[in-house]
Amino acid sequence: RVEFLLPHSLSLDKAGILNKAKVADNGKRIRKSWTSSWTVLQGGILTFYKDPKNQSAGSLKQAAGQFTPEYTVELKGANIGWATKDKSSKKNVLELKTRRGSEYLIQYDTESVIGDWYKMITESINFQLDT
Ligand code: I3S
Repeated sequence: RVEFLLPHSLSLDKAGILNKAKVADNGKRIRKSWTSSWTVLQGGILTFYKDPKNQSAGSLKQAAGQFTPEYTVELKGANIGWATKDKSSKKNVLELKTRRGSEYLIQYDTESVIGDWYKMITESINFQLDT
């Protein structure tokens, strides 16, 4: 299998659409605002891309916005778990806390989808611990 020949940093672990809200930055609470994002897990980094719908009008700008990261999350030393009910009224919400004190809520209605993300992010966090 090809992935064993590639350095881990070059392998794409997972990508897809998720709903996310950043709730803390550098240990400081910030106002929760849910948006959906094209999300990529790769080489110990979770990247949430800007929602092209939130870009100003113009197809070129929107096309460019599709590839502009909104948040880049370093998973080394991070923690992930299911969020408690007081964190959100939505179902299937994960809470991701970074070593630097940023916090994100990550959500998707389909349980199998969010469950796969949970598994992959956990594996990536664990892998980063060994490197
Ligand atoms: O934890 P909160 O404050 O109840 O979160 C809700 C708010 O972020 C709300 O935005 P406004 O403060 O602009 O009304 C969102 O629309 C809600 O989705 C948030 O609650 P949920 O339970 O959906 O995470």
